[in-house]
Amino acid sequence: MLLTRESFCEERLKVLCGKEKARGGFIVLGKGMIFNERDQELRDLGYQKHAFNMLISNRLGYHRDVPDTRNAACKDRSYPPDLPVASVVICFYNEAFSALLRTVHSVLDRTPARLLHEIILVDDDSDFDDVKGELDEYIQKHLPGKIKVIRNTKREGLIRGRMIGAAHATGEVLVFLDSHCEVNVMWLQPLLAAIREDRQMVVCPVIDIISADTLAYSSSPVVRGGFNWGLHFKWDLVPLSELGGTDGATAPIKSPTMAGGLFAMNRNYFSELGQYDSGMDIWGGENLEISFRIWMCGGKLFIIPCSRVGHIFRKRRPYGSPEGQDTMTHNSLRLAHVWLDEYKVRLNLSPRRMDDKEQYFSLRPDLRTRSYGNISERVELRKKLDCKSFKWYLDNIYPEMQISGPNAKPQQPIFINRGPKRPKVLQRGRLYHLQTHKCLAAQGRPSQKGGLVVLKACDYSDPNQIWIYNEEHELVLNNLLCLDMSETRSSDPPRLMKCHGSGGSQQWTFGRNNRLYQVSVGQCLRAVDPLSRRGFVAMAICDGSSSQQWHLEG
Ligand code: UD2
Ligand code: MN
Repeated sequence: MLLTRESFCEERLKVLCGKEKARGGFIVLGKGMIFNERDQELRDLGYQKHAFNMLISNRLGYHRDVPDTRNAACKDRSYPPDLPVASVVICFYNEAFSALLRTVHSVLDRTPARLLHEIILVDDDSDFDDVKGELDEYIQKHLPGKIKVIRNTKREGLIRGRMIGAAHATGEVLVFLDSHCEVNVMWLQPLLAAIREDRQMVVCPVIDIISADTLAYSSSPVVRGGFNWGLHFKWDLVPLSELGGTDGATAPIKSPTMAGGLFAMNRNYFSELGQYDSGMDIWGGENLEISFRIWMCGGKLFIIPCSRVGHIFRKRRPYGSPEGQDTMTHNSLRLAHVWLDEYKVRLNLSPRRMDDKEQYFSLRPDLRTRSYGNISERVELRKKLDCKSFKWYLDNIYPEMQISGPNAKPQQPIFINRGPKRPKVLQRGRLYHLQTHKCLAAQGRPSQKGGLVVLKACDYSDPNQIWIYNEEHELVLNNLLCLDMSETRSSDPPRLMKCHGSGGSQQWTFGRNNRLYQVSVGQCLRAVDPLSRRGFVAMAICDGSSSQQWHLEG
């Protein structure tokens, strides 16, 4: 019996696709179900091209509700009627059509028309047909009026791309977004209100997490931006001294740096402050550069907890640079030479003799001789704006940096999701395969990362056949590793990996017909050849057959 779309939809209402509350977010658990080879191709192609689940993104369509993740106190706030108007600038390169349009529609659906001056889409010379031809057609047909599309005739990268977008903008405030975002309720008003109070305020929303595997939207904790001496952005907990204020959870939070993609700033101030360094290419580093420049040259950078915007966080970047250059390093070098003063390079310094003023090049000795282009205009700009020293910045804006030391690791917001608490255990027992009467176990050592799982004779005394099923929908073997699926190749068999706590590839649900469904792959676990002694298992289209029937025995 093949599962039809109808029976799937029926099921949707019950368990699989039902909105399930989990840690302040909603998980759409069954949206990725694979019905045929076309679905599977679309899913796998999506991962290759975009590094997220395009099948689910397409099925979600261009409009959807997202959970209101704001602190309850934000809901009572009101904002002045005379807020400045915004130009939203979205730069994109080979973006998935559905993700781009959901970004645009979420802005249109959740922004009062009087505050939205325009949306400017900058196509950074994409290669994919849909975001080229079909986009214009769609906009002409469905969105006449407020949307401008600008096409770069060559790939510029997101930094010059945003500058091009800003040059076409005419609203009082610029708001930058990535091309795979969904804005939340009342997202814009708190940002505009802060800029209305002080035109030198640059403000960021809290960036909520949209899972790359399931597209589930969930709340992020309020964290702020930092960086390490490798010049990588990282998230930091907000020190108690910076929390609170007169209005507690809703007050703006001073942030030493920004993540980069999502922020709002007075348009003229953006120009006065020197926009971006146009010598920076494609991706990376511009976020720290503008953060240092804001603080050192008289501005302020804050996160506004009552403004929330979801962003698809991917595990890899799906595109390279035109000539394969490492643009992050190129861009970081430029910023180090303009802004880091004595805290940057001193040639020939061995890492062992490192002192805290020479960490950047000490950590990356290969960089001492690398060229980074002409930076004289940016050095001029720093003089013209009469900016303070990097020491001042560290002492006053990021004193924690001196303590955290040179080896602080970069951190993705996705990993702070789990928090210190272990997820609650829902069930514990053997994973029994009904057809073969065997149990699912590690092929080799259960503690070996990347190891396969196979069907073995059930051994009731063996702890290595004991699985925990928890509230995060993870299956954890012998309290050690999680059952995990490769994100790009759904034809690979599941394996045991460290539990990452961010759902997707490690989320499993038990459905009807005793099936065991993998949420990001959209398929069911089955015995490959029930008669074989080797006991291999793999994923397959859910068909209710006996090779796909499992029971978690407590
Ligand atoms: C983060 C930022 C991103 C940027 C980057 C550092 C967030 C949520 N995202 O990386 O905005 O600051 O750090 O540079 O803070 N794009 C182009 N042309 C290109 C490459 C990218 O237009 O050549 C677009 C891309 O389609 C996307 C945006 O630029 O809309 C950011 O790129 P990303 O999403 O790959 O960057 P991300 O989120 O990993
Ligand atoms: Mn992004």
